Amino acid sequence: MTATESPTSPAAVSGRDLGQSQRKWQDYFSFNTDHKVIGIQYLVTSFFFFFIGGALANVIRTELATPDPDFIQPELYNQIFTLHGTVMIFLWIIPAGAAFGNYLIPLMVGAEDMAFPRLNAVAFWMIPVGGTLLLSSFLVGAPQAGWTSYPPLSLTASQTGQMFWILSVLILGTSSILGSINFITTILKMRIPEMGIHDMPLFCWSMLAASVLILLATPVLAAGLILLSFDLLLGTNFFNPAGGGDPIIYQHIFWFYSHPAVYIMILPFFGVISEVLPVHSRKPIFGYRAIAYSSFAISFLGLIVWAHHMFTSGTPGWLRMFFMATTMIIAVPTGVKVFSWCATIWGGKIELNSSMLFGLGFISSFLIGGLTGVMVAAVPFDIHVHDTYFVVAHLHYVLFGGSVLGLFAGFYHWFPKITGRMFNEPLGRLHFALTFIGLNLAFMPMHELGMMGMNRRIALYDPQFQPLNVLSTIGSYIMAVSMVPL
Ligand code: HEM
Ligand SMILES: [Cu+2]
Repeated sequence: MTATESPTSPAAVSGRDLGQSQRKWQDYFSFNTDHKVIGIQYLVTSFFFFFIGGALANVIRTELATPDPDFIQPELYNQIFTLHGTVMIFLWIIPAGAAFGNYLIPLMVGAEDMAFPRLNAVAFWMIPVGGTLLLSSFLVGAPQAGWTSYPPLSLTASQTGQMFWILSVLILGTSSILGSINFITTILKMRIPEMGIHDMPLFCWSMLAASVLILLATPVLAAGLILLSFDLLLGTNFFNPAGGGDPIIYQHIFWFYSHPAVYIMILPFFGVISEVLPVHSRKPIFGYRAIAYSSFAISFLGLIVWAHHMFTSGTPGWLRMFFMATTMIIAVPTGVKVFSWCATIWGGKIELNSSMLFGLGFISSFLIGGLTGVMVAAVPFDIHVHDTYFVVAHLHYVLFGGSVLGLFAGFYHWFPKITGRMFNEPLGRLHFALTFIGLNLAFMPMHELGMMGMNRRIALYDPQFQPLNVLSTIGSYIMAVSMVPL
């Protein structure tokens, strides 16, 4: 760090921006505490992992183009879908949300920087550390138990790799806890005095709601993973049924974090969409308070629905009814947002630029993911499609059709402001067209495959499933090609 970039330099103290041109490339590889540098560090790092996660996805899809495990062996297949899921969640979507938060929140609330700039830099640097550790598990035999790492499988398959997985998720989880403390403090305490909580941009509301969830839920996952590592390393039997432990407890702990995690992954992009749509339809946002408060309704409800992932785990009937009802109620605050977004663009002067196209793509595909979510919330339906490709279709419509499209809407929206350069609009639109076609081609057939009974997490399948799998694989190749115009 040189004198000009130090946090106590005149430019930093006065809150004036150094400007992109005055920053050197070395700043991005150093322990820099400037929130804009950190925002870009997060964004570039998460894109790096997106390309890795996407490459792994294409290996999965190539294997599934034929019914036999001829491209890769089943063991490697297990490792690849485990790392694909883990990379996409912990190294792409969650850090990408933090990227927007870091860059935008201080600017939006009028703060010089984040509340704790050094902590912010620590939180960022844990991402490359955790990511490297996770990927290096390939050298020792990568974990095979899926991104959920359920025992007893996680205690028996690829134990060293599983330990790498646990450590890396602990590091990434700690990073996100540290980040959330910074977001909450900055939003609540660093706003310019004139800005009341109801004057904040909606992106700040959604980051606040997501950060509260991170703070409440992530430590619980950490506790569960530490117990799992005791079972692995020390021979304890918290979750090991062979020694009298209870693997169902692990599922409760895991989903107590990981259901809220889906909101941790989508709320920031709800915020992005609420910023992007009004600008490109030249109308003020419809229902500011409804959108703001519904984020908190989603956060609260998100904490009491976790066992909808455990309808087939022997959960008693009355408890399943509770989790079914609470899950379905989440459709209400979510619907409030979708209706408000539609009302915002209704009758507006819509510009179909790259950002807006991704925004409209977000609304339509997130809607599909939300509706299939209500379907799998229904116990009788879920029992039928649990662990099938229907669930894989559902989760990708939410995570890809929702979070990722929302992310790109924000990416194109703020790219000129962040870099000081304009991107090539036609290429941006081509990126959207390829993504949107590829996305639907890859994931729509998976609904049908799931209903037909094709299991997830398998490298070989019944030949009757092949035609739809070929379509899906072509879709995933189209998405790979969409990276070229990007
Ligand atoms: C190029 C786009 C993508 C393709 C083609 C793709 C494909 C797949 C496929 C086929 C599976 C199922 C593997 C199996 O069960 O055997 C899968 C699992 C999964 N994917 Fe993706 N995916 C993509 C992008 C994403 C993104 C962007 C995310 C998250 C942000 C994501 C998160 C997950 C998760 C969490 C799983 C579950 C892993 C597990 O079962 O442990 N994927 N993906
Ligand atoms: Cu859930």
